[in-house]
Amino acid sequence: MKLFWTPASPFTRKVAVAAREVGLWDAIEIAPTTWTLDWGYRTTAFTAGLAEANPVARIPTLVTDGGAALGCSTLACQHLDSLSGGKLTPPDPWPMWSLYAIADGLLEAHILMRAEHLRPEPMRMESFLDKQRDRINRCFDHIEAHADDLRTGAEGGPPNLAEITVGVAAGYQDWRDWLDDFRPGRPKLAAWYAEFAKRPSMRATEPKDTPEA
Ligand SMILES: N[C@@H](CCC(=O)N[C@@H](CS)C(=O)NCC(=O)O)C(=O)O
Repeated sequence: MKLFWTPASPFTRKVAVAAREVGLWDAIEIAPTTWTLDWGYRTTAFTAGLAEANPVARIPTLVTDGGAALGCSTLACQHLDSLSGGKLTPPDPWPMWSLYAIADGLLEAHILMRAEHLRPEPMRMESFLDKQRDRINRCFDHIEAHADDLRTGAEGGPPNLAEITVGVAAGYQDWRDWLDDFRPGRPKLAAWYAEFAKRPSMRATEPKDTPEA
């Protein structure tokens, strides 16, 4: 497998954490990815091979051993789950997917805000940033209300895909200085994340800045 990757992308971190949790990280060739962006976030050049494999030209793009380019973190995680024999999804997966979709939508709000912060400050739209902040707060409130579903380690196996996505979202929120601390008013999530962040898969994938993502 080949993974187009940057160390800043939370969607890519999700895939990297999932791969490490099921022992498949070493089966993946990493393709460090860069873009050339103009001030308005238009992409003017891509890392070789990315746009050819996936014309959407976003990361993560996971190219399977069979040559299929999976240009979406959810599909890439499902592929890893399938290779692991289902270690990342519970037998009744739908409550997990419900929480997953909320944490994933939270990550989308993060990335929309990131794109806005790449513009020169006078060109940023505060109302757009506020809309994303409101969405992020609603999602974290929902996760706090359902924090009893975050059961990482309770059965001794790897975390499920919702837990991985919540952990990555909390980690991104901590990392960017233009995002607020998610902990006030959310003690269960705060306590859960304090433990989750210690996992080797999370420590090995801590985000690092790049100009693009
Ligand atoms: N829904 C997609 C989102 C992927 C995404 O937004 N990737 C960002 C980096 S975190 C990207 O490639 N941005 C570059 C661009 O849009 O040009 C997924 O789950 O993979």
